[in-house]
Formats: sequence, C-alpha cells, structure tokens
Amino acid sequence: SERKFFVGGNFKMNGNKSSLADIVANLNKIDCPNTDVVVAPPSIYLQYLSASITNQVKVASQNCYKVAKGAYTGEISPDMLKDMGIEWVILGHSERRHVFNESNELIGQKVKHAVESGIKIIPCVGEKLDEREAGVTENIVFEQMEMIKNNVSDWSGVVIAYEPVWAIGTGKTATPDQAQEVHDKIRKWLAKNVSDEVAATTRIIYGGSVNASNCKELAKCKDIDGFLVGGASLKPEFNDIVKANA
Ligand code: G2H
Repeated sequence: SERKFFVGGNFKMNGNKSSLADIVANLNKIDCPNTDVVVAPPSIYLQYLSASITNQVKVASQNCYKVAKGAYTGEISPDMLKDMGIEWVILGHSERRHVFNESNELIGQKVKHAVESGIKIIPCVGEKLDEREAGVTENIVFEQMEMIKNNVSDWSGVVIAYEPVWAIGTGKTATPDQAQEVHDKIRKWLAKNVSDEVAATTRIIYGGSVNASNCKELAKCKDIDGFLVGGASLKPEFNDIVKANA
C-alpha cells in the first residue's frame, strides 16, 4: 500500500528511569526505515526518552490541552510539546474518554488546537462492549470520526487509531476480520465525508491487546496500517510488532 506502516507504543502510566532505560536500549535496536515508530511515555519522561533514543523512533505525548497556555493547572500544550522537540500527540484515547470523562466535544477541541499548532496527532476511536453487542459500533465510531473531521484542517499529520474498548488491556484482541471490517468502514467514511485522497493516504492503525503473536495476522489486513500497542510496548516483543508487516 502507499501508506507507510505505523507502530505506536503507548506506555500509559507505566515506567521509571530504570525500566525506561531498558526499554530505550531495546528501541535503539530498531532499524525499520519503512515504518514510522512512535512511543508515548508519561509526560514527565518525554525528554528522558527523546534524549536517549539514537535512531528514527519518535516520541509522542499521551495527551495535551486545547489551548496554548494559561491558568490550566496540570495541563500541557501542543506549543510546549513542540518547544521540547515532541512531534506527536495521542488524543482521545479510550482511557481519556472513559476514566477521565473527556467528551467527544473536548476531544474535538483538542484535535483542532493540536492540528492548528502544527503537531501530528493520533486521535483514537472505538466502541465499548455494550455498544458492539447492541449493534451500534458503526454509529459510535462514525460519531467520533465526525468530531475529529470537523476539527481537522490538514490531514497530512493525522493517524487514526481504532481501539475497540472491549479489547484494550483485556487480552481479548479483535479478530483480524472484526478489525478489518471497522477499518474498512472508517476508510469508506473518510472517502465519503472528507475526500478519496485522504481516505487513500491516511493511516488507520489498530489498538487493543496487540502482541508479537497476533500482530502478523492483523497486519495482513488491507486496511490495517499499523498498531497502537499498550502493554506489549513495554516489552522486548515491541520490536517484533514493529516488523509485523515484513
Ligand atoms: C489500547 C492499547 C494501547 P493494550 O489502549 O493504546 O493498550 O495494547 O494494552 O490493549
């Protein structure tokens, strides 16, 4: 495909100087010029990681706020990330949506500000188990996509992550068919609602219990352009996931 394979590692709220040093030593062994590799440590470790990575692996923030600066205790902005050399941010991860009650609207505002600030974004979408069982997966995902679309002025720095919430950290991966079905629907939605070009060029990556043993089958699917990896990104097997499409 014309889309460059993309593998993100989302460390979530894990790691310390010692374990992250081991992880970086492992990341520094990656030699995959044909794959974009981006890892997201907790924000306090962003610099610690970016200072010790010696190859093409990039660093991402797990979140950021919707304005550049001001009285927003505890928040960081896209300008600050860029100032510190960070090129990517994950937005609307399901834990932000469901643990921290971030609304679709707030995520839309964050998307808008991040894109306008010139930082590349990995916005996340995905349905919960009850939504899948109720047969409304498509409605939920399209509603989330709509909020992203309404706020993206330039799609060149956008990688969409589809993460079914029922598959996150549960060990319950979507089957390649289940994932491909939603990826295909998202791509067709982009064609219809944005443009054929954006649909053809935007990476749509899968997240939810991806590991070294299930990644190859998933990577074979036509509309799966990579992964957002949580738990397994803290382990040496992350390097095998980076090569899933090889
Ligand atoms: C989904 C994923 C990373 P895990 O949240 O974003 O985590 O691979 O642990 O399911």
